[in-house]
Amino acid sequence: SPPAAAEPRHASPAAPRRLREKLRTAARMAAPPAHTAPGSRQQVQGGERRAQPSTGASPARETRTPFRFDYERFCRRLRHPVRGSRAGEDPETRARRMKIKEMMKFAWDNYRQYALGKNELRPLTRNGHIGNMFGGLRGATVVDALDTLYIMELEEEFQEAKKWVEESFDLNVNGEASLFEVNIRYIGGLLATYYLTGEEVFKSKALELGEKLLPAFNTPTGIPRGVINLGSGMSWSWGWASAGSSILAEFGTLHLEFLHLSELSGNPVFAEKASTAQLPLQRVLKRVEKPQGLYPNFLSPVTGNWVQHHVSIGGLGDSFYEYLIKSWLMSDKKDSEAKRMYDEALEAIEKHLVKKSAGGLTYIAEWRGGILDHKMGHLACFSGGMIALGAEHAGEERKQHYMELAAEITSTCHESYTRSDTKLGPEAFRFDAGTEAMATRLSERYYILRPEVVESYMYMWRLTHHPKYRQWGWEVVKALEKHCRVEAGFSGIRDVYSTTPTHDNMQQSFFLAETLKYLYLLFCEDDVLSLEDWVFNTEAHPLPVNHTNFR
Ligand code: DMJ
Repeated sequence: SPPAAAEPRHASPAAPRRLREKLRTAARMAAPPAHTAPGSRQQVQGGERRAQPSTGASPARETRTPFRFDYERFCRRLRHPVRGSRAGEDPETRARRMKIKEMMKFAWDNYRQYALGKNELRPLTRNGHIGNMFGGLRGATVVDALDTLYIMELEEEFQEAKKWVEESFDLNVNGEASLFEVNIRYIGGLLATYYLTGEEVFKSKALELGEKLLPAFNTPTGIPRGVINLGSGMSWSWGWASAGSSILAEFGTLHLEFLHLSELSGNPVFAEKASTAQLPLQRVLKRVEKPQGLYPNFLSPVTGNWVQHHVSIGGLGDSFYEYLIKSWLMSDKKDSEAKRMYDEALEAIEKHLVKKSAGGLTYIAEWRGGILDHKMGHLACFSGGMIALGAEHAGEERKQHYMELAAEITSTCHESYTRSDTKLGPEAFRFDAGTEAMATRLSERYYILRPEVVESYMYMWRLTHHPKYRQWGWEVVKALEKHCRVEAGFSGIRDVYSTTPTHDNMQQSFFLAETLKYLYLLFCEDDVLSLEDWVFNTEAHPLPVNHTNFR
């Protein structure tokens, strides 16, 4: 696809009330922002202290202090210590948690030894993999692992990772990156580690990288394209995305991180570009007709119309829904527009996509122009946790209903694991031709260390405390040890139905960011990264709930 050349049309005269309030606050605290994005306003919009045209020496202007996020004050507002208080746990739970910590250390040590500075470890050949998702950025595993190392109190390993970020993490690269992947892994990982530790290096790297992503939003609708050259700022749609479209799960999975970039920099440009509840996403998604209330996965960033009617709560759609409910939670339940969109979307999903198999398993099908595909991807298994999280905050009568739905979906995903020989789940499983919760195609039998099933176990545990979720998580730990642990790290496997599966020679960075973190949290007390204080981005990087507008 050709590079996007259009000018942004959304340079925002009419920010909604909540944003205006935030900008006013930012303006009171800031002047001018320490980080100013290319092409953005040179100072905080709507503030009381606008910069005057230069008329010579202006004492007021000279004495202003640059915006500085008050980390100490932020910490005082947290309701729980980030690593918890460790009260009241039994020895078995502790031993299991320690085992998962050992797995993390093993995964990290091997990455550090054989692949430090590359994006992922190849554990069989003992070398690094770079790939082409991150536009020349390196160290995806370092940045993805940082907050997990910190939470697990792997102090020495955390210091190794931090040192690499300080000394070797180069942002002056010139390659084509996935906007979504750079955002969820790098920006998410850096922001989370800053909030957990207060170490300035993580904040400044996040802001610097965030600015490099802004040109992707320069489209006629403001909906970003999927690929951006981090050097030139040119952006493209994915070659495989129909008719130059942008992907729902990609453009809908930016605003949690971008809101925090604005919080930390005092520069509203990030929030304006990416917030669901504000411009321009909300405008486009509100206007466009949604078939049966569903959101298709492909949207034109030029016209704002759907390009294809494929709906999925798994790949291509998934984290769009996740970020609606989390947007509301992260705003301390103030972003009611995001909540409304989530509630309506979930209602449509339940009405049109949720089905029960002959054997009584609840699953979420995919939808292709009105025709159901009775398939559920591993990616879609995050939805048990998401629905439970949303249920907590639904009205009393809906709460029980959604908790049951969440439990049923999580149980179906557990079935996809127990029905395999390795006790790990396939990339996709189906409910047709007498098959239930198993892959029917050779190409769908692999497992690449994905987190979504244990992610749902973690939420279900926290929200119900039913012991089966810890039991199910422990089964996964044992299966990972048996089938994925190799001499120099953890590897994905090519066939979950083979008792002697071959390895794919790849230790994905999300294994350290998500799979091991969610497993660890499953065996922690609830006050470790408490859901009262944190929402997890879609790569499991914790971002703080805005309890007080950070004032
Ligand atoms: C992760 O990068 C994120 O969870 C993303 O939202 C979906 N896919 C992978 C893990 O499977």
